[in-house]
Amino acid sequence: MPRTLITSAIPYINGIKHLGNLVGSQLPADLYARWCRLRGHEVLFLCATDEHGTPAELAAAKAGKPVAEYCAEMWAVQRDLAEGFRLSFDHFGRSSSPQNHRLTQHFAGKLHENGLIEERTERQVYSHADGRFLPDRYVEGTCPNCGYERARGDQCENCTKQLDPTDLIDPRSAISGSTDLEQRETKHLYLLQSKLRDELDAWIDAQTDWPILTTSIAKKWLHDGDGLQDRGITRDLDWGIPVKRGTEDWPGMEGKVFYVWFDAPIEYIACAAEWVDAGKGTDWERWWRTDRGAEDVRYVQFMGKDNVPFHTLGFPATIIGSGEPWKRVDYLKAFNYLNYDGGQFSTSQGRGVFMDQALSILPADYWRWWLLSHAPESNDSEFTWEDFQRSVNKDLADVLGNFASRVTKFCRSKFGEEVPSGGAPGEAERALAERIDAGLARYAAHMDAIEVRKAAAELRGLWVMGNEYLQEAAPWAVFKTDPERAAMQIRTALNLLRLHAAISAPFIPDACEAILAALKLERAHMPAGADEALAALPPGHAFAVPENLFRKIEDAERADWETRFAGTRT
Ligand code: B3M
Ligand code: ZN
Repeated sequence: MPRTLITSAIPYINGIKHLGNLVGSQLPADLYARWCRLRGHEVLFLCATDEHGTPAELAAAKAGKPVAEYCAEMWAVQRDLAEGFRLSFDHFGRSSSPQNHRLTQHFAGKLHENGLIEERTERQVYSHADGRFLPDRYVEGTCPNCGYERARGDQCENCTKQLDPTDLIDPRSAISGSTDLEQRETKHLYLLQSKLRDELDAWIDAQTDWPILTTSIAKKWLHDGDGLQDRGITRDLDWGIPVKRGTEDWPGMEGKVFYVWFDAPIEYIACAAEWVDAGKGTDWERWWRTDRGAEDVRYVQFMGKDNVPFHTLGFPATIIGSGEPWKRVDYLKAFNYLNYDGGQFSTSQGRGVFMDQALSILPADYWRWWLLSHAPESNDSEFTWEDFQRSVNKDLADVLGNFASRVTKFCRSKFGEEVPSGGAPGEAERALAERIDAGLARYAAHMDAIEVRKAAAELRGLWVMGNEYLQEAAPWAVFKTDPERAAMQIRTALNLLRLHAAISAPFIPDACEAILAALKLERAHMPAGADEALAALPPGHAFAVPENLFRKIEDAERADWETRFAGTRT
């Protein structure tokens, strides 16, 4: 049985994520996890909250709560929203877990033993107005690379260049806006990534099947300018993982914590340990240590493009540098950005639709379908209410929903609530089976390749085949002269509906569950082909007409939402 380890970039703890965040990592990761399970893989699908760093500290201060308490609360909020969107994590962990503390300190110790850590005294930005050192991302200014005026001191979100705060032109405090900044001396640990450059370079070169979006970003940071820079992995903050080497104190590093981007990817591993400690699994090392069975595992990561440098260079440097046999990523799927109605989604500005708001107006499947079928893969894509309405009404209500309702209602009225027997399939059914086989093969190929939009288009094509078949076969007309044949046609259509429920579940799990419940089935497997699929429900099998699977979005509602979500969230 193939084994697949899947991780989604772990969302920052501060605040509820917007739909752009969701479609850039957690949602497509869920799609793929569900697909792999459907294909019979053994899957471990992990996500967590990313809890350290200044954003968490500031958000807690704003909420008037101790940071640990704030994080515990927000973790529960994010877990509930993930459940609301039916994200099927095997475990939703926390980067602040004891498991991650231990493992992060362990990696630091190994890197130190291997001569890959250096102490450096450096000058860091201190803000008089704020009374504290400013972490990189809390220094804002103009990007020296592209001229973007709101670049952060760790990275420019416009051109993705990794930066140091001192690189910025006209720096200011992002907390207070103050330009009364000073450089002060402080001691930090540096990970000597530059010593691992050749190994990283060779490893990236070997990833010939990775998307260009991924490898080009990695290559750029390996070769542009001075090449791969050594990275500071500690910070002058209170909240975080205390700097230790293994279980020992680190002289001179008292009161400092690891940089959030050092410990966050290590949480991918720690999360598996949390999964076991929570009693949900056994033997996490079987997924993560190549000396304990993980060489058979295929490991796939999902993330937005701004996270790619940390996953192609930073985290692999930690793993390689440890000298231990940890699993490395086999395939990295990165996404562009989803925009919102003529601008950007923005957490800081509260612009767009956030996960809690989305679920308060429509069930998860509506959002999952739109987001996945418009995933920003080759380009950025844009959410508009008009397109959302059109896509929901057409694809979900008119195509799939309508097919389900037509076939079950017609059968009930003419043959009762059981799959009718009727005669043997004819020419039209053979042609349908051929079309299904071809469509299924294309769908499976796109899903295997994690081509999300293409897979959605093929799936929709398979739904359309249902309505087209009914239209052509016209059982309501045939019934008048040849009820046996009409019965066979309806049996075929009911089986096609069952097939839809089986293969659409990665996209719209709730609707598929409702169809299966109506068909009185507990589950439906991925069929080997159309012949098997169209004969799955035997004559006499009882069913019920499903409740209206999808409702249409009215123009008035759309207009209302458009205005409601036009401004910024307060
Ligand atoms: N929390 C950034 C983000 O949510 C960061 C990802 C960490 S993945 C190890 O986009
Ligand atoms: Zn830039």
